[in-house]
Amino acid sequence: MAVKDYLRQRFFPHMWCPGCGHGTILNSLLRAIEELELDKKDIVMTSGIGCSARISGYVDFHSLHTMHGRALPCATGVKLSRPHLNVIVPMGDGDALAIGGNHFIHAARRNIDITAIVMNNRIYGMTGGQFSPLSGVGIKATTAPYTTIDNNFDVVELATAAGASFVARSTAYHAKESTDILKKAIQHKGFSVVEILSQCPTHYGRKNKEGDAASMLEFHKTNTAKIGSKALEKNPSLTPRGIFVDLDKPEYCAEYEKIIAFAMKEKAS
Ligand SMILES: Cc1ncc(C[n+]2csc(CCOP(=O)(O)OP(=O)(O)O)c2C)c(N)n1
Repeated sequence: MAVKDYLRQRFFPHMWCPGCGHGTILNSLLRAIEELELDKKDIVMTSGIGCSARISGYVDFHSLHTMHGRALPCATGVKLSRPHLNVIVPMGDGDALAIGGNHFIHAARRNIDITAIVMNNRIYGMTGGQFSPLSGVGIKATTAPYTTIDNNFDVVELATAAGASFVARSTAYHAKESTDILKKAIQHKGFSVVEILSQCPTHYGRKNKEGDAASMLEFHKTNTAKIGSKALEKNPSLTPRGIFVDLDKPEYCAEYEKIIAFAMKEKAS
């Protein structure tokens, strides 16, 4: 159980509500890191603010708990100064795509070697249940008592269009699948986006009458299907899961090294 060694047990008990999907995602991530046999000294976790972002406090890696929406710029700075480190950025849907939306598309465009995990519970959990750009239409939230009218982003489509070279989706129900995907995302050289659907029974579930955590997990199970599966073919309205993009594209830090070498050569001549 090397995963225990990856936790800062002095920060426990954690702040997540009973039934929250975020703990399961942390579990999947730690198992991925354990299976890859990564040394914790070679991992940096950078996060913003939110229930999801709180993860950086619980892991015994190098960690930066920064500002809401600004995890990716901070991670970019870390990665550029220490390209050999594995930089992992867990974000909530608000953190990644509301206040941090601009940073998200530009990190994807640069294809910098960072693993971005969007822990999508379709709501602002930490601040009490405001709707987010991933809530979608017809959702009840503290800021939409009569339901939302805003369309949502599709994280997979957005990340793909912006240039991310690895894009995948799983759910907190599919914990083993999440581990397998996260392993590939961490190993991938380039900007990796893994959306993991999470459940927030306290705010989203209660307001939208989705039942307890078990029913919300059941929803992840029955309303998603693997890409290429018969289930998805039969019912295209299910949310697809799996790896959508896995491309070999020039990586930002490697390209930057080339520019430095070129500049030095020019200066010397
Ligand atoms: C600049 C700034 N704006 C707003 C906040 C308040 N705030 C903290 S967390 C949060 C949203 C959290 O939602 P999300 O990112 O979806 O993560 P979750 O808590 O659901 O995991 C907000 C609005 C803040 N801390 N800083």
